[in-house]
Amino acid sequence: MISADAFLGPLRDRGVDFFTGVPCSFLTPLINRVVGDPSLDYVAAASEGEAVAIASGAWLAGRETLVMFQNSGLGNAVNPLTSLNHPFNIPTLLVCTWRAGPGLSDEPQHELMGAITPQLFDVLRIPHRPFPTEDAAVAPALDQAVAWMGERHQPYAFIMEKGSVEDDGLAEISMPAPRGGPITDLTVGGDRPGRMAAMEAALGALPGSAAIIATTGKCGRELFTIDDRAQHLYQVGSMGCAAGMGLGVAMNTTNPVIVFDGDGAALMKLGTLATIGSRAPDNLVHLVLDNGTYDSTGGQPTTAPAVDFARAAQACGYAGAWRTDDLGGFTRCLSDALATPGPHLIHMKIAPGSMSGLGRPTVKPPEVARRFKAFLKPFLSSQDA
Ligand SMILES: Cc1ncc(C[n+]2csc(CCOP(=O)(O)OP(=O)(O)O)c2C)c(N)n1
Repeated sequence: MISADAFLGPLRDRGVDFFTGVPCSFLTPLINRVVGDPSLDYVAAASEGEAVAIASGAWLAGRETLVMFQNSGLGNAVNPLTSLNHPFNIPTLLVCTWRAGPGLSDEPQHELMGAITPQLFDVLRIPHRPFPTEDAAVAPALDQAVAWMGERHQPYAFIMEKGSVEDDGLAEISMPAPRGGPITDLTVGGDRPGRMAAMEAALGALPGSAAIIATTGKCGRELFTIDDRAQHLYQVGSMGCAAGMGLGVAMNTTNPVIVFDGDGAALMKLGTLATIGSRAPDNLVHLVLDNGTYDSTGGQPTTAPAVDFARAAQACGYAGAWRTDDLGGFTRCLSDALATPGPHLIHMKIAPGSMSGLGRPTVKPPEVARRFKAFLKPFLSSQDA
């Protein structure tokens, strides 16, 4: 058994000071220590996959990251680990607890995952080793992990057994009360523009300093087709993770960070609204381009027609939210959102459909990530990051 500080000190010496995750009782001493240290960032994520997305955004904005979760949550993280970190070459440390680990009789819901946890990391091609339980083992373990991430630009996992870290009491944790701002309705009710027209209008209204993260599917493909720039990040996979990544970026930068989300993708990780509301980065603008369908996969209906995204954002603590359905209203919302402290959400109703023969980004994901990271450099909140 080691103290939390015996792990966190050497971790910080290696530059890792951005933490996110979802708790497990095995992680309690570590999370509480991180939460109680104002010099460290801990983002309480709504799901493990969201945590991976937030950490990826933070990495793009110059931070070195650690994501903690229970092995039950490894399943929730598989999608972004395979379709975000892997294709984009985005590293992070993972600490995954091992419920139903060796010699541990545990609850029925942990049995199967406990039996396959290391193998699941093998299948994911994520190298792993036991979480160090002796002081002298911490530095070599971290050196090995950091060396792997430096060479391969991929995640590295520590698997933590029960009782690895001493419990030294609960830290004082205070969550800000949601401050949900006003909703402005600019709905007109006429013919709606398509996604591409909405994105073109947005690009015309955004300053050159804006970083843009586009959700998976035709959204990113259309953005690439309209214009391919260093400040665009096309999420080719990790559906639902654009807003989480946007949060990770916005927390660490001063420029406007714009998320082009889809209704289906936003619904897939609706909990991210709460995480964004609680962290409240004032430079984040979340655009939900709502065509009421999974347009990219053939136009199947989503449940969005029953959802009021502006009210959801307000309830989660966004500083402002708008509803609109025409280009004039959309650009007005956007300039209001950019002129006042966020986070803001704009629920833009659009028509389904896309141009025929739509291409795909020809710039490969690792390059997209690295030029995006370079673009952010002048805007980092901490200039030494
Ligand atoms: C986790 C996951 N599930 C399903 C898919 C398949 N998929 C790709 S794009 C897409 C539709 C996204 O819908 P929406 O966010 O509403 O955007 P739209 O296509 O309408 O612009 C789906 C279901 C995926 N890539 N990842």
